[in-house]
Amino acid sequence: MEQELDQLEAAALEELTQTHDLLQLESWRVRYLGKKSALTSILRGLASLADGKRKTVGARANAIKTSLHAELAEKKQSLSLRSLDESLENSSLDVTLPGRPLPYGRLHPITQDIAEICSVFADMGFQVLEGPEVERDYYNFEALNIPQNHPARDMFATLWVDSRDDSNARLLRTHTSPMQIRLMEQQKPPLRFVVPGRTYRYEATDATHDWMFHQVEGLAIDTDITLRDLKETLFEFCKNIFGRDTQVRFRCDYFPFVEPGGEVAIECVKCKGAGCRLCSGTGWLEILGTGMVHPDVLARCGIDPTVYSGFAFGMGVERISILRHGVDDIRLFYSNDFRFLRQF
Ligand code: 2NL
Repeated sequence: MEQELDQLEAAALEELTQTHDLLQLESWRVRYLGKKSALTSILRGLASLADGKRKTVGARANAIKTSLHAELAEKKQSLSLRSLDESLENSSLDVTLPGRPLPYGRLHPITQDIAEICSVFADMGFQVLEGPEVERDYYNFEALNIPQNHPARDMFATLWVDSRDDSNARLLRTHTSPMQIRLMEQQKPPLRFVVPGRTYRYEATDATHDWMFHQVEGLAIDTDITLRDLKETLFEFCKNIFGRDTQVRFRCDYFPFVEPGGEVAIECVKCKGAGCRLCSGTGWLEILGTGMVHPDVLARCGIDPTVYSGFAFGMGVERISILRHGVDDIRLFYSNDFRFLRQF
């Protein structure tokens, strides 16, 4: 029986040298180490052998089993490595080639400009806050000195959610001022914040108007705030956004919620003041509306106008983006045309 075992081992080792792939190796394993193999039946038959024989045959058979398992594992590893080498050599896949680049995503140009505008004010100590887009008549109009039937309502063509005759009616905010009213009601001066966000107007669209656009409005309230603070803050803002050499101008204007009211303009970005189509021949481009907050507006929010004063301002973000980047139609911002958006 020992002889049989010797032959078995020799045959197994000889045959293993003839095994060239994993499939052949598996059939080799079944033949020499499987349940029906000669080795397994010898090991199973050990119990029926005489004492002395059982010991020697058992030891030999188990040694062969262990060594064949070790040979199997070694062969398996060398065959796997070889098959990987071969498939790498034979296939046309070059794993050292750089991957295909994915296009970078980016922020929408308006989002980028809002962030930049807000950061200029944040650097001057303003907080940045957002508010709801669906508002009440009171916060959008009444609180800002624009009662029912006031002619100034014509300045803000409104998209109504409820009937406009209801003094509690909801609407899509026509400016972000309502959030500033809420903040003045809730907080005590000194106050300094800007409110960016979407605003809505019931208007036909053309190259310079859209029914949805973005505003950044700002407010600063404290004791001793004067028109001079307003001018200095807003001139500094314009120079940050349009370049330090830009000429800036302040003139009077009317808004019901400020007194006095004004507008800030910069020299035309196209003709540098000479006069062209963009600036309607004036050499100036209006950038924002502003003014000293009307005492009645302060009082309605619980802020004593004999103690406190403040300035406010509002700007259309799309208009600023159009001028900064030389865009000729506001509707391009919301047409989802990648040829346009990719440029920013
Ligand atoms: C414009 C004009 C302006 C304000 C906005 C404001 C807000 C409060 C009180 C007083 Cl809560 N004023 N905001 C003031 C003047 C002008 O915006 O044409 N924006 C595009």
